[in-house]
Amino acid sequence: MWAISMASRQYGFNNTDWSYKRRPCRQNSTATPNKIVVGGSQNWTFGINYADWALKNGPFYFNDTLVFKYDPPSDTNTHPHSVYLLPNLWSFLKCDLSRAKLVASETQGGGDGFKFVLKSWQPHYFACGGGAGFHCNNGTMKFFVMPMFRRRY
Ligand SMILES: [Cu+2]
Repeated sequence: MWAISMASRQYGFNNTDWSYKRRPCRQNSTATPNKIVVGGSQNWTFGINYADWALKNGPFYFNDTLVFKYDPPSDTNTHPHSVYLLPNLWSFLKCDLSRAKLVASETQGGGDGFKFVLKSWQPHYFACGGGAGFHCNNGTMKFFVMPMFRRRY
């Protein structure tokens, strides 16, 4: 009897803790679209866990702009980045670029960055095309976005 009571108390605590963590912590339910730099101050870079970044910085909304910033190819930057959209979850998991759509070339991430507006209500599987999948696989340069509809007040 004691064990059951403790078990339910434990469950209740976990449940409270979990729902607390799920509360949105970003002021993003405003009426105007947001402009979000992918990766924050670290930009679009090899070795950043963008799935983790997207979880912490989302949700993203319809008409929000994602900004991809990365340096163009040069003598010192011989492993440049790019941005691709992968066609489905399977290619996303495998970092299979064979049917991917080029969104931003190696030179388009300079300056203020390449801007991608979330205009279609569908899953977006973003990945870097660098190293023919190496940046996506080993550099964790991939993330998933499903734009949400903004609540009007
Ligand atoms: Cu890359």
